[in-house]
Amino acid sequence: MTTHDVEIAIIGAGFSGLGAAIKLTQEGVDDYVLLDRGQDFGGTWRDNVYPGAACDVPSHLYSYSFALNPEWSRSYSHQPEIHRYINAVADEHGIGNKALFGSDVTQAAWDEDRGAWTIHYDRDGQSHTVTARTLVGGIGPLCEPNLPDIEGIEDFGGKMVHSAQWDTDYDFTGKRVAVIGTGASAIQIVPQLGKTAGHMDVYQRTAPWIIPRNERPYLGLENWAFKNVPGLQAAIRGGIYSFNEVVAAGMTYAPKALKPVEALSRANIFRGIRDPKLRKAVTPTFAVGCKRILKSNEWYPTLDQDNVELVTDGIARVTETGIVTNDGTARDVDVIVVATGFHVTDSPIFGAIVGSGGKSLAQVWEAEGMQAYKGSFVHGFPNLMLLVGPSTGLGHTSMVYMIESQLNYLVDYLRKTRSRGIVRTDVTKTAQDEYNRGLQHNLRNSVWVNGGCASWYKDRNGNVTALWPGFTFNYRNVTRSFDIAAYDVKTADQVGASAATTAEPVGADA
Ligand code: N01
Repeated sequence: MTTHDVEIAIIGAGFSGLGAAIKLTQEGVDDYVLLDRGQDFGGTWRDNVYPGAACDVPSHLYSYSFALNPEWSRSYSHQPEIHRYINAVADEHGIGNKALFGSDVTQAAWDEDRGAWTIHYDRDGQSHTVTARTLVGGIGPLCEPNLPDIEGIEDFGGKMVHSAQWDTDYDFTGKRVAVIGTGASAIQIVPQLGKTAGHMDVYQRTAPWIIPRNERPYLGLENWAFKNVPGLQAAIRGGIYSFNEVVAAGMTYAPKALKPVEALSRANIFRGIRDPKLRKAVTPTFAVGCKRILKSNEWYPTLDQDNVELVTDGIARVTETGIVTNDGTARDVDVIVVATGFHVTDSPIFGAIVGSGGKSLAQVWEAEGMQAYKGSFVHGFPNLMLLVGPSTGLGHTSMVYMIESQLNYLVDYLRKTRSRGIVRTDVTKTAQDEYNRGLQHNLRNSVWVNGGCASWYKDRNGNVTALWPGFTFNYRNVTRSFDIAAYDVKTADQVGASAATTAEPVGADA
C-alpha cells in the first residue's frame, strides 16, 4: 500500500477531467493527480470504438473553446479524430505526466479528521491510496455500460458485445446479427453492420425521432480558411451554438415549436423507407425532443434492406442460440450487439463515493433524488466537485460548453477558498433544495416532462435529473462566480490542526 498526499485528485481523464487538469495547471496549481482506469485521455471517446462512432454535434462546436481545431476533417467528427484531438490537447498542455492511467478507483471517502478525501484505487494489481483535500469527479455519465435485464441473457452461447465495449477483432461479415436498442449508439452501428452482415435483426422497443445528418468532408481550402482567416472558426462556432439554443428554448418552454423538427424527421422516414408498414413501425409515438433527437441519413435505408428485419415485438427472453420475442418467435443469431446505453442515474461509482455522514452518493440520491447544487456540489460531500453532475446534461448542444462553465466555477471555488484560508466547503441543504426546486419549476412545461416518453434523463422517481433546463448561457451565468454564501465554510483554525496540515495550500508554489 502506498500513500500520497495531494491538494486535488481528479477522477476521469475525459473532456471534463482533462479540462479540469488544464485549468488547474493554468492557475499555477501543480499539486494534483489525475486518475483514470483507461490507458489514455478521452473517456467516452476513448472507449466507444464501435463502427460508425461519431459525434452528433458539429465539429466546430464540439471542442474546447481554448483549443479550437482548424484541422477537423469533417463537419461532424468521428470517434478516432475526437480521441486524437483530446490527446493532442493533453499533450499541448503537458498534462500527460499528471495522469495515473490504469487506476481504477474503488472508493473515495471523506475523512473528517484529516479534512480530506481518501481515495482507494487499484493499479497494476495492487491497492493504492491517495488523500486529497479536494476531489473532482470527472466521471462522466456515459462510462458504465448498461446491460439489459432480459431473462436468459447470460445463457447466450454465441458472441455478445456492448456498444461501449466493442470487440474490434470480431468479424461480422456474413454473420447472423441481433442488435438490441435503437438509441444514439445503435443508429450509428446498424448501418455499418448492415453492409456486411448475412442477416441482421434490429430490436426496437421505442422508435426514436431521427433527422438528416448534414455531414460532409471539409475541403482543403476550408481548412486553410479556418486556420488563416481571423475569427472565422469562432464565428461558425457561434452560429452553430446560437441555432442550437433556439432548439433549447423549444424543448424547455414551448415543445409545440419543435413541429418543424418533427416534419424533418417524418420526411427522413419517407425518403429512407419504401414499405408503408415499416414506415409506420419506425414512426415515434412521443413528442419530438422528449428523448435525444438523433441524426442519420443511413438508418432508415438500412432498415429497408433485404438482409435487415426490424423487430418490434418485445423481447421475452434470450436463449442459448438467439432471441425469443413475446409473440413466441425465435430468431437464432451468431452475435448479439447490446446498444442499450449506460448507467446514467445509477452509476456504480455513486456507491463508492462516501460523504461526511458515512453515506454514499447512491444512498443519498436514492433517498432524496439525484440532486446537486449547480450540478457541482452535493450537501454532505465537502470539497467534492462533480463535473457533468446532476441536471447539467443536454439534449441539444455541446456538453463541452457546459463542462467549461463548470471549470469556471471550479477555478473560482479554488481562488476564493484559497485566498480566505478555507479548507472545508459544504453546500448548505437550503441552498441545494432551493436551487433544485427552481430547476424543477423551470422544467414544468418542458418536453422531457410532458412529452410522453421514458428516458434516461429521469431518475427512478421519474424526475428529470440529468438535464439542464433552458439556455446553456444561463448555466454559464450561474457558474460564473463561486457564490460562497451558499456554502458552510471552515478555515483551518476552525477545523483543527490535523486537517490544516494535510497538504500545502492550493497553488502555494505558484
Ligand atoms: O443509449 P440510449 P445509447 N430491451 O439509452 C433500448 C450519447 N451518445 O448508447 O428507448 C430492448 O440512448 C432503449 O429502448 P427505449 C448520447 O447522449 C452520443 O444509444 O428505452 N431495448 C434504447 O433504444 C446518448 O443519449 C453520441 O425503449 C432496450 C436503447 O436501448 C447516450 O450516449 C453517440 C432495453 C438505449 O439507448 C446513450 O446512447 C452515441 C431492453 N431491455 C451515444 N433496454 C453522439 O453522437 C434499453 N433498450 C454524441
